[in-house]
Amino acid sequence: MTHPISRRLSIGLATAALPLFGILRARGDAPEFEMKMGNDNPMSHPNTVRQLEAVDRILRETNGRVKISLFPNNQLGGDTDMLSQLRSGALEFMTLSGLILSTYTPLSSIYGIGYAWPGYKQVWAAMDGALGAMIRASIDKAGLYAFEKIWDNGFRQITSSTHPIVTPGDLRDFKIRVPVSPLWTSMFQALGAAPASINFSEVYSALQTKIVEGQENPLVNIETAKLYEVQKYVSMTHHMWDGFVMLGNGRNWRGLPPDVRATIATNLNASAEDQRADYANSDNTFHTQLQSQGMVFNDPDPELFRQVLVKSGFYDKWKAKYGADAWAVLETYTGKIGS
Ligand code: X2X
Repeated sequence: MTHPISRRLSIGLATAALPLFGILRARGDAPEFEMKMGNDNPMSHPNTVRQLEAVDRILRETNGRVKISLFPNNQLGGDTDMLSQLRSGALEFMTLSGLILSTYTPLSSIYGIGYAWPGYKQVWAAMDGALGAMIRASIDKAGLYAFEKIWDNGFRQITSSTHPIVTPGDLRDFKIRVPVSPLWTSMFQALGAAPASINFSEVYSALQTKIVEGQENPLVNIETAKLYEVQKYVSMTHHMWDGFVMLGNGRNWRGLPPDVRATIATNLNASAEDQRADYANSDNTFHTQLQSQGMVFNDPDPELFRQVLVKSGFYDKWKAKYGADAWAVLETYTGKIGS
């Protein structure tokens, strides 16, 4: 037990030192704020690389006052586990697909509607514009904090161990892993497949043990998670676009001093821009690389798949769920969807 006098002494010293805090921080001082960040991406993935750079800069720019430790590759659990930790405050930051987050904030999946986007130009105009603002507001309302710049999770392609997906008929009863999200399940059901909701942390083993035949992801995820070891075919369906929302636990975020919040936000938003640049035009490189690793590519006609979604009532159903107003904001950027 500390002697009462020495305890008083140390309290006195701490109080006396307080006004100088931040000015006289010595190298090796314990950080004032220690926080954790989680993601579902391997070490070599642009998310991990850019998030490590961001937390490094944050540590340096705050002179060691703010230390965020990154736990990549589902080290803290799968996405749905990390989301629970984020909500409870056990985890301070994570990147998560808005589609997975939609189990909690329904509007955050709206950008993932199948075949909505002509290309990246429209995606970033929307996500940095009114559509992104609307989604972030719904996340804030639910008690989480969404950083302004969303990170890219690419246009998605279907892989398979059994047969290439050339026409919608090839998806009939196809056992495909989809992330844990009602929109993903609904879309692949509408396409006639048999989707199974599985966290990314379990995808490799689910494919390896043939619990599912296929999965869908952008090429960068197929490469960095080594899915080429357990999949043969890549069908370039470009069926939807996804992004990672950089999320913070709301209570923790609001409790941080404004200068700390500003440094964290500036750096995370800047690294999101760097990560977007990593993705831009990376498909060509990964196409070549995956081919050399034994994968066989084909280019299906997207219109055939889109027509199935139209006929199945997929677009009408989701327009009704999000509401006409939110749908109109989406269509401001994408043009008319679903006819
Ligand atoms: O789970 C996936 O497939 C991934 C990595 O793309 C997402 O985080 C949505």
